[in-house]
Amino acid sequence: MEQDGGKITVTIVGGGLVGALSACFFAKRGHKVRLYEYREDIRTAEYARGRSINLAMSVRARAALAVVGLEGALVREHGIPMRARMIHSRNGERRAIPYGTSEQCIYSVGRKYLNEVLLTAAEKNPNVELYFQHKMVGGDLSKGEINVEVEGSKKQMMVKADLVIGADGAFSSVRKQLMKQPLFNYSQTYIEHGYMELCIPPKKSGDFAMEANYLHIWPRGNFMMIALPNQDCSWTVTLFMPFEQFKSLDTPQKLLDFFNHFYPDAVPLIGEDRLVKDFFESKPSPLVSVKCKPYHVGSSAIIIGDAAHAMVPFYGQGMNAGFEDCHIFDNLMTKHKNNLKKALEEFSDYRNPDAEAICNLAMYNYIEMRDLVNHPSFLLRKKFDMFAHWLMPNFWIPLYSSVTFSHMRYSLCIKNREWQDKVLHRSMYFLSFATILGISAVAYKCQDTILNIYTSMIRSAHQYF
Ligand code: FAD
Ligand code: EGO
Repeated sequence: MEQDGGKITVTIVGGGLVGALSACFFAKRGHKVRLYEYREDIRTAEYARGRSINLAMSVRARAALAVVGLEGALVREHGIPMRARMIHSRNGERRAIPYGTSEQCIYSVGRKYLNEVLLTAAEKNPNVELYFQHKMVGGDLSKGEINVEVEGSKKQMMVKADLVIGADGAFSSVRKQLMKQPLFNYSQTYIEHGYMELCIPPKKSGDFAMEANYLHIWPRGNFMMIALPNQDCSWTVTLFMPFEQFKSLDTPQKLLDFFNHFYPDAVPLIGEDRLVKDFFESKPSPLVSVKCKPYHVGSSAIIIGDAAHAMVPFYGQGMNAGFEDCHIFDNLMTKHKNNLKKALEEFSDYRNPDAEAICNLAMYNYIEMRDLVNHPSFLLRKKFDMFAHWLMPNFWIPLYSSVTFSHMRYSLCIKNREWQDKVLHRSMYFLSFATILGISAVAYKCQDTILNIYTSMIRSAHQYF
């Protein structure tokens, strides 16, 4: 299959974040890349879809960007560091809990900007061709063939390559072809929550309306809201809520009552008029979680990113995991000297447990944030974890930190957490046992004194009768 000195031809389906990054990786190796994206080129699109939407980027995505030389430009120069979460209570109280050391922060990066820079970087290579408004509609993946339909024409063309990369997102067409394979496992789950994006504009002075270097979170049990900062000093606010609840807020008055009740401090920041306008101009979007296995077909096709493992966004790891896919696949191409069969097989085997782990962690966070945030023990655990991490930075790594600030395999992050839970449970038993023992010992030792105090208390109580 290999042509002219180990160089192969690659078809990438999808020019989103992961597809565009994957094009950079293959271009860097000198392979011939053709990328097909179904939408128009976002860099020249006449009207941008929606407002500026941003994503939380952490070390996994940054490590992948560093390999293709884009980490500096994209993250350190453009991203806005968020060094702590800022928890907003209903009474307007806010509490900041740092993510860790001063270097441990996540970056808020604009999705459109990120996608534009990645596409431009890919296109700089003479061996990369980008085709927009080209939709993959079918094909024979075992032969490396896909069928592409050009927008506006009913004509289809067949494109053949050594390798097809499916980076076409949660509703992947490439994955639909994989499903025809025997022994292909697949499951998808829609959650009952949808999401809607709102906006907090900059202050009149042009400054951020809230403290900038935080991920703002309004946990309210069944509804949650977060805000990430944008370059233009606005905030993108994302409201997560059951579809039923979205439906019940069907008049401006009901909407304002709801917000004034649950998010009183956010109402003046968004502005009542803007809140009503943005809310009723948009529809809540669904959230889906997808697991499947394997990710490849023979030696000629593979799915990566959301196509392979779409997850609910409650860990802020979807893009990070997708970029890590590109990074891992690149390392496997080196390890197996461009032998596609071996690289694809190992990618499926190695990556699947980790992809499913992060899907599970994201879903678990969704459940935990809904059900546990009102328990004081929840924040207590977060604080304890931070404290123990500060005491023993290499020994006690909290789950959120291992996922967000380390390169530990996602499946190991879960193992690490299980081990910590065990230690904590045992020390809880030990502590309560030791406390009871301690109190008893003190009581025994001081029985005379206690008796004295007791009798004098009874005596003085007598004065009142
Ligand atoms: P996509 O970005 O979906 O791109 C797929 C591309 O393929 C699209 O451009 C599409 O037009 C194209 N395409 C689809 N079908 C075809 C076809 N048949 N032919 C040709 N092209 C096709 N992740 C984080 O890391 N941090 C966050 O803070 C974060 N927040 C999120 C918040 C929300 C509300 C959501 C929904 C997700 C969030 N994510 C986050 C996840 C992140 O958005 C995704 O993981 C990431 O966009 C996946 O990239 P992708 O390239 O695999 O898929
Ligand atoms: C209170 C309750 C504080 C995504 C629950 C923290 C996720 C979970 C969606 C945050 C951060 C990046 C995110 C923390 C917790 C992004 C994230 C977290 C959300 C929602 C998100 C944290 C985009 C659970 N990271 N996180 O610890 O700061 O902990 F709130 Cl709804």
